[in-house]
Amino acid sequence: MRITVLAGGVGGARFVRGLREEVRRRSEAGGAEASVDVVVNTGDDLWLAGVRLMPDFDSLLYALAGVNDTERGWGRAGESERVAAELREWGVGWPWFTLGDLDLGTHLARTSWLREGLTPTEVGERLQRRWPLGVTLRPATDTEVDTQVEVVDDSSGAGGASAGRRTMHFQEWWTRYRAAIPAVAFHQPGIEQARPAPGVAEAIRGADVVLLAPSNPVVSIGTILAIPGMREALRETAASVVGVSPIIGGRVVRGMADACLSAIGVDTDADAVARHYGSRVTGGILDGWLVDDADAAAAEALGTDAIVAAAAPLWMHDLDTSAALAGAALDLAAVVGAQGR
Ligand code: FO1
Repeated sequence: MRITVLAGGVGGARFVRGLREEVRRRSEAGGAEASVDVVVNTGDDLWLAGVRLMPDFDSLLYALAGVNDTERGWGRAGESERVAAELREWGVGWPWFTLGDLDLGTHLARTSWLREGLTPTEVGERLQRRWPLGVTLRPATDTEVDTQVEVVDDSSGAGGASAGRRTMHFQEWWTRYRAAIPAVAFHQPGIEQARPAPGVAEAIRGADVVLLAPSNPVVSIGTILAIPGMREALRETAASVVGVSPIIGGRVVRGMADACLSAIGVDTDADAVARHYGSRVTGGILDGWLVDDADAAAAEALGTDAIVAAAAPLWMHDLDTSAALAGAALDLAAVVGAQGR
């Protein structure tokens, strides 16, 4: 069986760790072998202090390799920050955005290979050679289409109609301002020229199951979907396409996805996110939608939108709960497949 996952960073990493474990357990119990490809959001990527950062890719890489900082949720375990302190002295980079020493090793290696002419996909392959991840990580696109956030800038204090608009890199809005400045739109300049990275559309079209991780529906999954060719691959694949809700009981599981959803006029609600993705029957991307038990009753109404809903515990506390969640998503994909969708 071939499974392809669309994922952002931290939530995506937890989900994929659980999926890898569930696939291993099922195969040990006599089930079919499965391969897992992960299409990783590249909208959070940026150039900083002369190096190329790919935060979501690295979150998945570190978590699957078991070298991630589980407390902080990003970066390497056992990290030190000597270089970051020097960069602050030099006034290079952002003082509110920390590049750890071990993490910087990754960014330097990546940048050096990019300078040699390798593509982000080829760089990703080299990074994955260091640790046997058991899954294949693929940047969604090799084109640099970093997300810019358009905000209403009321720094003049004038407010109202005189308040101007300005844009900033997603990482500034997310990390410096903790998404507290209301966003009005998210842009990826040049995305109309971008294409799925080599192997990405094939991984979607050739899959038996496509899963949407419980990642940010706007700036993670939404950015992947904005790459021309991506929605077509999802619409045309023979795979069952099942999404996992990143919203439980009207609240975001982690991060500040609610600020992103309200910017695009979608309620912070499991059903609303499913309807935002839409059914494949009506030109959207979903066959099935997995919600938390807390949202089971409301999700029944999704049937009228031609989306098959199922409920399971969605909180990923540890490897066992993450594996059980991934198992529930695979089971829903099997149900959807048996219905011939
Ligand atoms: N998140 C923070 O909250 N503060 C940081 O200083 C920070 C540094 C950082 C460096 C490299 C990297 O790959 C990620 C980093 N993150 C940091 C996480 C990142 O900003 C976001 O959480 C993700 O991009 C959103 O998924």
